[in-house]
Amino acid sequence: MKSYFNEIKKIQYEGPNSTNELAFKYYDAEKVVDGKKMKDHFRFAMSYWHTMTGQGQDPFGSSTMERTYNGLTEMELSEARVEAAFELMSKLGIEYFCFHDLDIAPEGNSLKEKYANLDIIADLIEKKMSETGIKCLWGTTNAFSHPRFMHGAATSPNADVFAFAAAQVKKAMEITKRFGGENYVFWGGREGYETLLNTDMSLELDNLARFLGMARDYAKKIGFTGQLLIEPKPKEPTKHQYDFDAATVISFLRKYNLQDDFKLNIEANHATLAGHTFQHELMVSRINNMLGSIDANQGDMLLGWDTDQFPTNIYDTTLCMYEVLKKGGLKPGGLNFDAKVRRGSFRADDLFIAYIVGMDTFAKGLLVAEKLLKDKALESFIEKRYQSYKEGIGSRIVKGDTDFTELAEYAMTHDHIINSSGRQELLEDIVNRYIYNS
Ligand code: XLS
Ligand code: NI
Ligand code: NI
Repeated sequence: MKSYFNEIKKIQYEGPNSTNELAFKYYDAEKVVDGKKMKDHFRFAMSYWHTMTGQGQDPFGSSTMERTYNGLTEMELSEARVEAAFELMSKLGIEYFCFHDLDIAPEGNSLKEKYANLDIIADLIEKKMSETGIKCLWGTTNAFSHPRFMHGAATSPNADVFAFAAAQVKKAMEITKRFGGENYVFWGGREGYETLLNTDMSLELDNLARFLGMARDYAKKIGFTGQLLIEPKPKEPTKHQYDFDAATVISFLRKYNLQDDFKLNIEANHATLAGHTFQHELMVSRINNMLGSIDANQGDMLLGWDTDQFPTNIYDTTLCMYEVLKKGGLKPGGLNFDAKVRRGSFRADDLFIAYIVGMDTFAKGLLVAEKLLKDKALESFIEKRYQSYKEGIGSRIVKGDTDFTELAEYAMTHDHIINSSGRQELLEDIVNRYIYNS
């Protein structure tokens, strides 16, 4: 069989002291942490679009990536990419992939042709899945790249576009079901606006809800039992995306009574674009029982767009895994590397190194988070901090056992308030200490 990454062997775990750039230093797939194998904590996935389809283009320049499958015709290229994708995942020990319909097969000249192309490639993917045991974490639809989606898909003012997007989701969901996909993602794409001067926001939001409701109904109809997910993002490509952040999406879902059918796919770079930390978005989702899955990457704090870099920041991965452990695991979600190598990192081994550093950074984060939680290093402080709600007037507030009249009487005799220190620097020191020592 043809190899697309000839020089690269299966990546092994060599431990923290290894200097081999093509080895894991912390990610030890079979190692048991908190009663579960590392690989089952993460359920790492390869993003098909960044890894296979993206070629280093940016608004100022064309492809840069050196790949052995460059230069083929459209359909040949799609086929070669399937082979290459499964070789890459097998060599990295990544057990899941995520895909858009458009990543795997060419658009064609009509919807009919698009469907036919998808069927050919889906057959091939299915074959590779059964050969390798690699699974599908989620599928999704690209309803944003083609010019027809210039004004949005489900929120387009043009009903024909709404219908086309529906046809696309229908097919992509059928394929995801065929693959045994464990989730299906809706990222807004161009569901937002460029100017309110031409926008009926109320109708657009109602239509988005109608679209999602129909998608849910179709999933039921075909027996697709995967979790449906919405991926919040505040901006890019539109000035304002309706799925702005976790809180916005949760309130949208509740308004349209869709909250029991969808959960959230939280992406690190989208969180920071919304002016939040990754941990904030994860926590908002978790406490609302809406955390479904994660798009792992990181942004550049000096750049205002989705740079989709591989995650290398241990502090962020620690706090991410802290939330994941508090939730009790991600399943059926997982950790999809929605990340790409920089345009200048054009060699094939750069791609492997990027995944290795991402997986290692998460592995280290898991070890730190597990220890923090086991020792209640932060939890016991937080517990004490809210002690006043466990007794006396505080416990009556929590139980709903009091009112403003009684509270005012109470305050009258307790108006010399004594506060405790928030100890932020101490807690930051504790987190650092756990990072040094885990
Ligand atoms: C774009 C999104 C996209 C989704 C899938 O910013 O992150 O890649 O994850 O459509
Ligand atoms: Ni994403
Ligand atoms: Ni993104």
